[in-house]
Amino acid sequence: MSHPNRLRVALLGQAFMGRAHSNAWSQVGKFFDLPAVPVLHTICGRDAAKLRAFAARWGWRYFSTDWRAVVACDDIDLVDIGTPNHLHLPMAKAALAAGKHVACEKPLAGTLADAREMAHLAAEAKGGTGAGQKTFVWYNYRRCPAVALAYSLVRTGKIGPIRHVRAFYLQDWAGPDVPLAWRFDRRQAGSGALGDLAAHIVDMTRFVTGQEITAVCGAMAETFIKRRRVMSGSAAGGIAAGLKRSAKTGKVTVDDAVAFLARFSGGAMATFEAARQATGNQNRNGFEINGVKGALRFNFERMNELEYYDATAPRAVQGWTTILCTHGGDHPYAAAWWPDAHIIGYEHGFTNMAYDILRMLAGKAPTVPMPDFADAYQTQRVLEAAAVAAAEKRWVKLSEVK
Ligand code: SOE
Repeated sequence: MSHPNRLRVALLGQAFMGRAHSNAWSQVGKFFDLPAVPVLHTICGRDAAKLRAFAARWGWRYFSTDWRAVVACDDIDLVDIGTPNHLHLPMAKAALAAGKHVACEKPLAGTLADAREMAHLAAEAKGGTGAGQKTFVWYNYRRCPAVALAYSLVRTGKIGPIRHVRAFYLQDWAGPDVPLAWRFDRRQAGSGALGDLAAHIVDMTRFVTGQEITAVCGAMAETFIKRRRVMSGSAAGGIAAGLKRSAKTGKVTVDDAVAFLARFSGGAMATFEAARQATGNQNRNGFEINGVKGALRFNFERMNELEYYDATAPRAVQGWTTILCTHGGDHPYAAAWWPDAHIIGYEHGFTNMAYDILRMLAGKAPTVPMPDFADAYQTQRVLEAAAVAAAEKRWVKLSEVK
C-alpha cells in the first residue's frame, strides 16, 4: 500500500460481481473498524455509457474501458477481478507484474493450466522475486457467520473425527429459455456447474474440515440442454433474468450438472452434487458433516442458521439444534452488523471478506482463513479430478493432477 491508511482499488467487471464487490468496498468502512480505508478508485468494463452510470451509482472516482492501462497505473494498490473466468489469468498476470495485490473471483480460473500459472505467478510475487504482494480469492461463503462458526466448531473438537461429508450446490435458473450466456461457453467459463457451483462446495468443505481431498471417483457430468438461443445485448448484472435472446441458436459446451464421490485426507467419504436445473432448489448451497461426536448442517437458503447435533448429550435429548448465528462475540463477523437476531444476507459475505482483505494487507490475521491463489489452486485440482473421473469413468488420485 502506498499510503498505510488507504487502499486504492481498481475493480474489473461491472456486472453481477461488479455490484457485489462495489457494495462490499463501499460498505465495509461503515460497519467495521478498519486498519486502512478502501478508496473506490476506478471501475473497468466494456461499455463506457453503462460505466459512467455505474461509477456514479456506486461511488467510483473514475471509470475506464482499458483495463490494461488501469492495472499498470501507479495510483492503484489492489486489482479486484470480477470478470468471466477466461480473463482471470491475463488480468491477474498483468496486475501482479505491475506490483499490485490481486483479489480474484472464483473459480481461480476456467482451466487447470490457467490456475496453475496464476498460483505460480502469485508465489513469485509473494516471496522470491516479488515485493510481498498478496492474493485473495472470493470464495465468499466461507465468510457467512454460520460457515465460519462451523469451521470453529470443528477446530474445537465439537464433532470429533469426521466420517461423512455431503455437499450440494443446487440451483434451478438454467431452463431452456435462458440464452447462451458466458456461463454456458467452455471458452469463457471453462466448465458449467462444476466450476461455477461445485467450486464453492469443494472450497467450503476443505475449509470447514481442514482436510484435503485425496481421490475422486463415481463422477458423472451431464448437459441436458444442448443448444440455446444466442444472446443479444450484454448481461444485465444477474445470471439469467433480463438476458435477451436472438433467433439464432448455438451449442452449449459445458455441463449443466455434475456429481462425484471423494475421499478426504482424514478418511472421510464425501459426495458432491452441483446442478443448474434442480427444480425447487433456488440456491441450495450447503453441506452436512457427520463426525463421531456430532454433526453440522448448513444450507445457504437459510444462511443465518447453522444446525448442530451433539452426539455426546444424553440420548434422551439428542437432536438437531438450530443456531441463529447473529450473536456478536460468539459468532464470527456478527458484532459488526446488527443487534442479536437481526439477520444478514448474501452481500454480507463479500463485505466480511473485504474486511479480512484489509486486515491482511495491514499485517493482521483474517477472522477465518482466507483462500489465496495457492489455496484456490487446490480446489481447482479437485474440479479437474472430477472432470477427468467423469470423462474416463475411473478413480482419479489427486496426486495425478498437477
Ligand atoms: C450462478 O450460478 C452463481 O451466481 C455463481 O456464479 C456464484 O458463484 C454463486 O455464488 C451464486 O450463483
